Amino acid sequence: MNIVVLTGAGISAESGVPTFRGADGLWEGHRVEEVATPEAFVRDPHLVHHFYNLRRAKLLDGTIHPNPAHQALARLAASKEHRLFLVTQNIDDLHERGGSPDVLHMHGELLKSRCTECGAVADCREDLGRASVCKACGHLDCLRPHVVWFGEMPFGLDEISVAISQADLFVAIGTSGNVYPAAGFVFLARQAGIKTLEINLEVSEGTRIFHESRRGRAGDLVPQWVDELQ
Ligand code: BJW
Repeated sequence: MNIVVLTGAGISAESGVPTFRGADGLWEGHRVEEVATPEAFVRDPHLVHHFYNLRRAKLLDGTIHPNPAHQALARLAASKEHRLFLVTQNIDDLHERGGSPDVLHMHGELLKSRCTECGAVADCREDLGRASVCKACGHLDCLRPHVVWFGEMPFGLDEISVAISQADLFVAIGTSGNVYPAAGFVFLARQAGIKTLEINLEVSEGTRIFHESRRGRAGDLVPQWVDELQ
């Protein structure tokens, strides 16, 4: 079976990465929409760098680990019976650390920087700031997190729509269905006539569109679902 899985912040919640829109989804009193825009970065680069520096440092401090949901998807990717196309909205690297070999990060990656002068993308495990220098072109004050903010084009959209059009099953895990175009993938899947499944702790914006919704923690339900497929 060809399976497309879309993951969101909920899959990393049990690993200790906060979601965006949950009860603890505020960051120092800011909503994500206030810091995750190109306009916010121009207006207050220090604030936006600080937001990502804290999240990067947390991801690397040794307390955050992949959970059974990440590991189950890696098991599915290794299965000989199924072909998995894994796309995540998350910028953490927990799918990779959990063993998934191919992950499309449609909203970018926290452990990469991008140069606004020359476009070079580089590994980044330390704080970024206005004093950061691009190693590729030597410019000062030109590095930004390699992430997709509101109003910017997510990565890999053509590849994702081809994968959905060729799939037998679309599964969304731990995403609230608030942010497009990811929230629209279930509509693409329905148009393609394929089965759709949601795994989420709560009712999401898209729940009624899915053929089936399973309610509970990803760390419990994703391994169960992968076991059913084997
Ligand atoms: C658990 C769990 C557990 C918890 N187990 N589950 C009007 C209509 C339609 C679109 C627009 C509109 N106005 C503007 C737009 C476009 C805009 C948009 O969607 N805005 C909305 C606010 C309306 N989108 C964009 O701008 C995008 N670009 C774009 O549209 O380009 C133009 C284009 C045109 C045509 C075609 C295609 C494109 C870009 C969006 C970029 C989003 N960026 C962010 C930040 C990334 C960097 C960072 O991390 O800081 O991405 S915002 C933030 O939200 C982040 C996430 O990836 C994204 C989605 O959040 P997610 O993953 O769903 O998390 P939560 O917190 O919302 O939900 C968690 C879920 O988990 C909950 O449901 C819980 O129940 C569940 N859960 N614990 C299972 N243990």
